Amino acid sequence: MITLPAQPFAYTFELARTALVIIDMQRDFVEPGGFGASLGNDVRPLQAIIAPLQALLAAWRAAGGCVVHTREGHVPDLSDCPPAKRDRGQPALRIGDAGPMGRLLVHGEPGHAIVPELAPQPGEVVIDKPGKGAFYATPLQAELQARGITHLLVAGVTTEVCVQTTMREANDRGYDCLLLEDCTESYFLAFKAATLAMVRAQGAIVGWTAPSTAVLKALA
Ligand code: TIU
Repeated sequence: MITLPAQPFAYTFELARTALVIIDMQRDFVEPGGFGASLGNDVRPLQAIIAPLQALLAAWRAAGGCVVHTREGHVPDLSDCPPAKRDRGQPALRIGDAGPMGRLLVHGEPGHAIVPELAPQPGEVVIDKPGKGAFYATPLQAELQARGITHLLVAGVTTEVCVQTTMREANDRGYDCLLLEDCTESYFLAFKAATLAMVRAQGAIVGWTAPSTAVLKALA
C-alpha cells in the first residue's frame, strides 16, 4: 500500500489496483489550429502540463503501473456525434470540419492524435470516447474491471470538462480518484481552481487532489 499527502486528506492506493488515466492530451486540444482553438481558446496554458505529465508517466511505467489514455473524437461520418454537440456555440470550425490538422475531432486525423511526448506504448489501454466523460459509450469500465483496478490517478485536459466529467462518472462507479494538480489544465484559470476545490470539498466528495511530485516521491 502507498499513502501520499493529498487534499482533503491522505490518499492510499495499491499500485497493482491503480491506473494512471490521461485524458485527451490530443493535438486538437493543446495545439493551435485544433478543436480547442476553434472554440476561441488560447491553447498555450495547456502545453505547460506536458513536461510534468511526461515525467510522471515515465515513473509510473517504470513502476509497472497500468496506463489508460483517452481520446475525444468521432467516426468519420459523425454518426456518434449528437447534432446538439456539433451545433453548439458559434465556433470558427465545427467538429468534422477540415482544419490545419485535418478534420476536427475525427478518428485518424492528425489533430486527433495524442501529443508525441505522451504517445501510448504497446499494451497500454487507449479509449476512444464520443463524449466528455470517458465511461459514456466506451469499454473503459470493462477494461478497468478486467485488470482489477479500483483507484484512478487522473490527469489531462480540460480540468472542468472532460477530466471532471470522467472523475464524476468514475466516482459514481466506486473508484477512488486522485486528480493530479500540475498535470491537468484548463483554458480558464478560474475553472481549474474551482474544479480542484469542488472535487475535494465535503470530505473528498468526488475525490482527492495532489501534485505529481507526491506520487513521484511515493514511487521513488
Ligand atoms: N472544450 C473543452 O474545454 N474541452 C473539451 O471539449 N474536451 C475535453 O475537455 N477534453
